[in-house]
Amino acid sequence: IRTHILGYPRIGARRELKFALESHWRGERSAAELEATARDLRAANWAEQAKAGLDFVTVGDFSLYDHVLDHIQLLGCEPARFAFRDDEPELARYFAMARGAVHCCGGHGQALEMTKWFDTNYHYLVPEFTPDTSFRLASQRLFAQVEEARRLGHRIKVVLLGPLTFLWLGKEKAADFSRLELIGRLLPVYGQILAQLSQLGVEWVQLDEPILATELAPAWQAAFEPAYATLASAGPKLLLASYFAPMAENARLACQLPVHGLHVDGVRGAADLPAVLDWLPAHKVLSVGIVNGRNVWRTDLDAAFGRLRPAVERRRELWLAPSCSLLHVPVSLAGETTLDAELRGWLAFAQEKLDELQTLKRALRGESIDWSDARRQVEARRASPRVHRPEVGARLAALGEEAGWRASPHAVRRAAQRAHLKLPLLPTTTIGSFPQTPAVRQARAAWRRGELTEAAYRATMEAEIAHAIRVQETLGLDVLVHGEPERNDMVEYFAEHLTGFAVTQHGWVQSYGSRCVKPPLLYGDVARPTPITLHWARHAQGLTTKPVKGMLTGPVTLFQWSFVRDDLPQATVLLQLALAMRDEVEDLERAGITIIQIDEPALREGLPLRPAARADYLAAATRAFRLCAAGVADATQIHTHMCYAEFADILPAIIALDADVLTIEASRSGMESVRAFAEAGYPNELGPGVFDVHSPHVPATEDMVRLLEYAATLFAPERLWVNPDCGLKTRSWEEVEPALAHMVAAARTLRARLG
Ligand code: THG
Ligand code: ZN
Repeated sequence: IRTHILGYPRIGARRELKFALESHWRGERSAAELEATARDLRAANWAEQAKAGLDFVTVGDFSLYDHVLDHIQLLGCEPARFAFRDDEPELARYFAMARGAVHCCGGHGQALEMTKWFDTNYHYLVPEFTPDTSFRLASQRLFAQVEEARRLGHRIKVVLLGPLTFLWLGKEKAADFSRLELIGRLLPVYGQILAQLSQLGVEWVQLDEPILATELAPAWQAAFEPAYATLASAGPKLLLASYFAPMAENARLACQLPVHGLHVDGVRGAADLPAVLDWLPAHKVLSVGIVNGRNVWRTDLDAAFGRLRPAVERRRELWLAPSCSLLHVPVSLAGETTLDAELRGWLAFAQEKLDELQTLKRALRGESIDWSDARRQVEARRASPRVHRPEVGARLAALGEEAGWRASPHAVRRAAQRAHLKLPLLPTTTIGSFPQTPAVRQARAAWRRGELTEAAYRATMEAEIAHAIRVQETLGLDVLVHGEPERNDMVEYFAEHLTGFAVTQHGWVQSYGSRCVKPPLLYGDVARPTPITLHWARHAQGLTTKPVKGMLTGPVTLFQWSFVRDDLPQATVLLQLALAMRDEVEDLERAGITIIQIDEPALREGLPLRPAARADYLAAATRAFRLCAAGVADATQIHTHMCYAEFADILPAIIALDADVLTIEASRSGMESVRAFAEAGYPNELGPGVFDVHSPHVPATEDMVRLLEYAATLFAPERLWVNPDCGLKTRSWEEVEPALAHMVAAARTLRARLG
């Protein structure tokens, strides 16, 4: 029995990589200094793995920005559009692809597109492929890291993205072409890489092919056998790794490939295990991902031991690992000084998971080891009164079907809302957040540290809200927002105010590049003891006669962006979240807030990778949203907002949310999503974004007029709204004010034309 991991967090326990990157980008730290930080982080990560007694440390999982981007350079397929000069250093090209051109005329063009890594909250950079794409071994970075680990005396296993997953993750930039056609050109380069690793003395290479956990078109399925037959003789032993969902119909294929071992996700892909035990030839290594790499709870070692027993009996070579890379969990519990001891005892972050592997290995080898302490913690969590609040269960049990439905259909509500709100054609609004200025951040931080009194903090935030309201009135927006100066991350903010949630101090997880999120821990039954946003909403509404939207995060997004409990079905937790937030919705309505936005940007990302699981998820998610929203009168208008995803494949579920108004990201696709909504017969009101909030560029009125004109040809103009793609918290007021002024002007121009 051996132990290994698929990958380790690379951001650092104190986000050292984030700060090094950002200071490098500001020009304050040289490339060499950045590389030195990176080297220290790798050394520390390997030292952790070695210290925990793993049989291999994993090399190749580190990345300065994104591991897919590393492969683009390794495989020599930087898109031609960047037109890099021959003498441009690798690192400069790397960041140009990640972040776009710094100079408008450098010919570098726009950054690579970024998208979700499977069903996680990590985002990767999308390779671009054309029929002309060629590959070559173009970077020595990986080999240098192998030597680095060698010099430190480690036994290593190298990880690479598999060739089919690499192609699959990319995007075709030409018509009538399938990127799968490139496999013949790609494989020789993989062969070269493997041969070079072999020369360096690397015995094992893990090839990640998580697309095996998705439903593959027959051509992709068929490509595996010949591809791996080519790589089988390249040198090192290959461990094929799948994770995130069951391989299901791909499991037999995976078991029969000419590789030396197979890693199976023993948590989300546990259903594959019995078949894999039968099908994987006896001489091959089976790596079981028994420790959950997607969640933070301590492993139930007794249960894990029980599940591993049959494998131990039947396999000659069994390896133990986390289910997937530990990239998706925080680094270490060591830095958490404010978590109470009880909760802390229930947790295992990346570092603690390494020890769990080792404990399991020793027990399975027949050593007598005592994990009664771990057992007590698992049992304590199961029985804790902090987890189980009878009143929450009772409230759910008493719910009738009618609680999930608004009193009237949308047409009736629409008439009531029009009479009440008296908004113009093409009403203008924003998504909710306004610039988080350094002053706002400092005030929030000082208040948290106890250096600013509650009264002084409130006064600062109220002044900021007053400023936001004044700006919006001056700009002539129709539906205002308070701007959310009191919030850090939307999910963390609500988690801090709901029971059943805890937040960490340093539980950062990389989201993309240097950007991290700190997912809250949803450990118990959820309730809302006291109003959360009411004070700020009232204050804002008191400053203006225009409607101010109440701003909430929806149950699905609260779930999706937290580490969630594993002892209740998702549908139940979603309903608990829905009821807690429904209380807030109703309080806002009682306080005279007539428009309430319940954001669900993560609705699409929660969609299971496996089609068989999708209907249940969508039913649970839409029921939760509707339950959250349905307590209000017809005249109260419910908005929702979604971004970060393509919605075309879940339009029926979006329609089923029955929000009165839906705002979506649409400007970068030139309003193409509006067409999809129109074709699906989207029955309610729609606010397609007219400008990209991620760019510092101030959008021109004419461009927005054009987008709106086009949208109005696709979708009934009397049901269209005008708004940016997303919140504006990452922008400055100097950018936001002219952008919104132009947006209001565009709406007025079109109103005049259509009216
Ligand atoms: N919140 C949460 N998850 C998310 C997003 C979010 N997932 C998807 C998407 N948004 C990811 N995008 C971002 C964008 C910016 C940042 C993180 C994720 C970001 N983070 C700060 C940083 O790393 O410096 C930390 C912010 C803080 O101090 O709280 O800027 O919005 N949950
Ligand atoms: Zn958004």
